[in-house]
Amino acid sequence: MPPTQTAPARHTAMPAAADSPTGALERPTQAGINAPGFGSDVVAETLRALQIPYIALTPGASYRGLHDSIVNYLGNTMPQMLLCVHEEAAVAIAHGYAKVTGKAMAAAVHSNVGLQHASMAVFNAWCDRMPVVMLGATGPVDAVKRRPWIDWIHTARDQGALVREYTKWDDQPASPGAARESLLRGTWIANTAPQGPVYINLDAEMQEAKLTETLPPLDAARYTPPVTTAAPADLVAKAAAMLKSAKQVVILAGRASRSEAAWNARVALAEALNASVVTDLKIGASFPTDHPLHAGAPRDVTADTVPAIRSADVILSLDWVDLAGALRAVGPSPSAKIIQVSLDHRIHNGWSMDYQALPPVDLFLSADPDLAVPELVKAVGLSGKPRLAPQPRAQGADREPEGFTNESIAYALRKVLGERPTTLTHLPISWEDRWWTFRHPLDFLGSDGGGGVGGGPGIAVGAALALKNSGRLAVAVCGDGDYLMGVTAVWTAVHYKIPLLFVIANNRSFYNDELHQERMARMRARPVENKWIGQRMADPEIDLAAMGRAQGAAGFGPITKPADLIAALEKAVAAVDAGGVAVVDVRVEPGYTVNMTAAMTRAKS
Ligand SMILES: Cc1ncc(C[n+]2csc(CCOP(=O)(O)OP(=O)(O)O)c2C)c(N)n1
Ligand SMILES: [Mg+2]
Repeated sequence: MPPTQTAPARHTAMPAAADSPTGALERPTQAGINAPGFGSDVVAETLRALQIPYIALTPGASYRGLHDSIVNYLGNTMPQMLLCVHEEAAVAIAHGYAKVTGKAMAAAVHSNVGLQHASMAVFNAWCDRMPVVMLGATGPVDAVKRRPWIDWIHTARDQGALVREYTKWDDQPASPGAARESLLRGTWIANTAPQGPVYINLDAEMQEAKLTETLPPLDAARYTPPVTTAAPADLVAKAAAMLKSAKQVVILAGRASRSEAAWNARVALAEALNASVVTDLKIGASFPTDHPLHAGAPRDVTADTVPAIRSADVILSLDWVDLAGALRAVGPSPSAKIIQVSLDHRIHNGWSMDYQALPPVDLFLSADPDLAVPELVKAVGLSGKPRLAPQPRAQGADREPEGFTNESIAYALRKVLGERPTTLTHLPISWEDRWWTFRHPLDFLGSDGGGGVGGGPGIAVGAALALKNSGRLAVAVCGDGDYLMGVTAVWTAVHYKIPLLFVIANNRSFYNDELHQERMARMRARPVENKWIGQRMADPEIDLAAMGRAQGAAGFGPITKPADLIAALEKAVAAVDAGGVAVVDVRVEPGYTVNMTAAMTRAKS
């Protein structure tokens, strides 16, 4: 994958269904034999011209025209429909797909109500800076064409307002020609850094009306030109001079693409500068965590991140998600100089504060870090020293953990998977950096972005779709709350034969909020022992494996003791290797790690 956004290639021929990992499924009869005749045929054709491979959707009458065009005009290929049981899953799947590929696929949601269901997933994708082309519908906008009642409740003025504050752009085109342009523009904007979701709302009447004119042929590439996001050469030279003259550099390796070349460039830069590198579990893997220069993640108890940052005289942030927050928490030397490389300011708006606090910066490179880093390597000069060998895992890290916690899950997964190429598509809230080694940009895809619980399962399914046939095993470790809120994404994975292992860290609780209740009780001198009330999902405990089985997955558990976990995971992995989806319900003890608890209770209030 290239580190920059390239425009989708020009569409040349009707893609063969068999070329796609899911292409043999849901083949329509006698499809693709009609000439384009309706507004929605133009929309469908444009999706194909943009080479959008999939459209995850939950159906609805507002876009019945487009639905028909994808099935009967395009033959359900490029894009192929991925049916979802909930709109939140549809958008989360597109989000997860983008986390692997760096490119937008489409999602379609019905009128105002489908968009309302989808909105949290849109917010997650927005905060995660991941591209999604979301199609919706409304109307007929022309009131005299509406059916009584239903068309009226499902028509809203300015429907895009529901998600405008956390999408990069939205539109409601009034004709097929305008819809075509809207799709070109929207896909281009979504895929251009900083990436994000866009929303295009299609009038039902426009979709269903007969075409009155034939549109000229479309060359999508000319309307989606690559956007240069490289750093200006003079600023690269300035940054290189600051870095070279520093005594100790710290690199905060933040948001990054899944490109191996960009990964290698970060390693080369760190080695050339002998810089300590800090990573972040909020975003996908950005640096090998067994590299001698890796100082750890801020939450990691064994890490040396705080002393590393405090002793640095130059801090290089490569689009760190919360630079000001990190600096405030750690308190670097007041004389330390800060270089920020980021494009994020381009999409900050007045509604969402996900831009975080304003960081002090001595040199700002408004650039894609993946493009700036290779230039910095050139300007600094390669270290000339032999590559540093990976560090062995911290002593004792492979000892079986005590109790039955999320660490037990990490330990058992390591035992079962060994050196097998694995992608952690999702992790639960309480997870320590040192439990898993990342050696490749696809080893870990980061969090849900917006802290919207319930995003995990859908994101994992979309990621697993993109990883199908890659030789990598897709593994999602989800909290029980996260799994329960997004559980219907399992069906989509099973139905479309997307291999995926779900391991549920089932503490039978929205435990994060137990910690908050504990905090309130302590602050107010009230009984801490009541913290579980309104949080625990017990009596009855929910059978999460059965919820997987009910949707066609292989279900394992409840696993109640460490001794049974490895055997269950082995069976689950075998089910995934056979092309299936497996769900392992692991009944871990309620409780968070010491670091996680400390991170959550740090504020003084
Ligand atoms: C949509 C949504 N609802 C509620 C919350 C508040 N919240 C944050 S973490 C959390 C608990 C999640 O439970 P689970 O996934 O089981 O993780 P655990 O805390 O138990 O490890 C909740 C309810 C949220 N972030 N998002
Ligand atoms: Mg839980």
